[in-house]
Amino acid sequence: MKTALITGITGQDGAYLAELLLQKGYIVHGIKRRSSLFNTDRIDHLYQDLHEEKIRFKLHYGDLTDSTNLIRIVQEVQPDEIYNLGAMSHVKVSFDSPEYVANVDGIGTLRILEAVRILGLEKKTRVYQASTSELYGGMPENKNDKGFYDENSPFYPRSPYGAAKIYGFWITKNYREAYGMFACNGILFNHESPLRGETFVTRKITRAVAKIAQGLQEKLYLGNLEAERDWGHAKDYVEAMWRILQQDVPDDYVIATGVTTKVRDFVRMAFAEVGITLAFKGQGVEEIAYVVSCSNPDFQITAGTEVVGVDPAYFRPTEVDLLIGDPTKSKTKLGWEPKYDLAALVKEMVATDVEHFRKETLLKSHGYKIKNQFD
Ligand code: NDP
Ligand code: GDR
Repeated sequence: MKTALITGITGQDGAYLAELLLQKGYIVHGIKRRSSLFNTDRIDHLYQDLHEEKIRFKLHYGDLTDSTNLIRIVQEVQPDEIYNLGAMSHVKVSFDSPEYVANVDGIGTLRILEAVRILGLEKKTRVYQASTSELYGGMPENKNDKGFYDENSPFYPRSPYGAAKIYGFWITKNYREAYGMFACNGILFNHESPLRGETFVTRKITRAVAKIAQGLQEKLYLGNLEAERDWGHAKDYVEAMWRILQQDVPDDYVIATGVTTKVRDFVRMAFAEVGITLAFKGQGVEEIAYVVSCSNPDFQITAGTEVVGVDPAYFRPTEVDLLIGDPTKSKTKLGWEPKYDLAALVKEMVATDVEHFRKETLLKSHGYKIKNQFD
């Protein structure tokens, strides 16, 4: 029975990965941060009572900024595999907290690798580092001949997040080469799910669609509608993480779908899921989307209603305009293939949020106040 340690287990990917590893028979340990409110919503269904025998799921308090804590946990757990998913993962927020993101996302990766080395576990413990397509920065001249970013494309990060993650990428590669560690980078393109953080653009859109359709929100404000992303499903992507650590030789892999879509088209697809057809007019900060028709009798929304606007507050000081990944290496070497396409992803996300806000509507109709959570 293998033992895994997951940093960032309370996040989107941590939750799906923990579920996958438990299904595969692993003992799963996770690091969670102390917070003033419960922060384990995504993994509560995996909880096992510590008083029972032979539990296979255990959480430890910790933080990627605290090396002594990381060394102690790695010593106690003696993991076969570490998945370093913990990070301040929001690109826009990284412009507000650049030093913090460097500490957690950059030096935090070093702390994990050093913990393994200090404890003499280089030959036992395999390390997966959550690297990102943000490393490429969307520079058009750096795409390969086929028009994609692949494992050989040069990096050009465009945010404090990208700059911190590039350190994480290189220090992982360096520890592999310097100390013979089985340390690998998964260069993952954007992946989403119903568990996606509410302030990333896909989830912000699907939540707003569910609320607008049910009369709980009037309008959705977004930033750059022209940005293009290669969006996959997190469930597929955690499978790739696991496969990366099961190879005979450690290596780095791009995980992507090979299809890119504009934010504007994601908006269009998400509204279409609830039967609302949109039209867009205007340009830049003047752009709006309004309802052309609504075919779903459950939702009372009149033609002509403006439902999407642009707020420059969501623009980034430096933007990554377009990302598209080449998954050839992961398909051939890992045998990895995504099961979801974008249409299936949007369908699942919208359906989950509609159901969630249906419950909120019921509460509202009984006089309960609904929380305001926007970004
Ligand atoms: P989330 O933001 O959903 O989760 C991040 C996790 O990191 C949370 O568990 C969070 O804890 C934890 N964390 C944050 N700060 C610290 C810290 N100082 N010490 C310890 N843990 C911390 O991210 P995702 O699940 O989407 O992504 C997982 C990883 O993959 C991240 O490293 C991200 O940068 C990277 N990545 C993500 C992609 C994506 O599209 N999702 C694409 C490419 C890379 P808490 O719950 O307490 O906030
Ligand atoms: P990204 O994801 O920056 O690619 O990082 P995000 O969903 O935040 O943005 C995607 C694109 O949408 C544009 N956008 C908006 N973004 C947000 N968050 N809010 C808005 O209102 C909005 N309007 C338009 C953005 O400008 C951008 O172009 C994600 C994170 O998961 C990282 O941790 C990960 O490394 C990368 O994906 C790959």
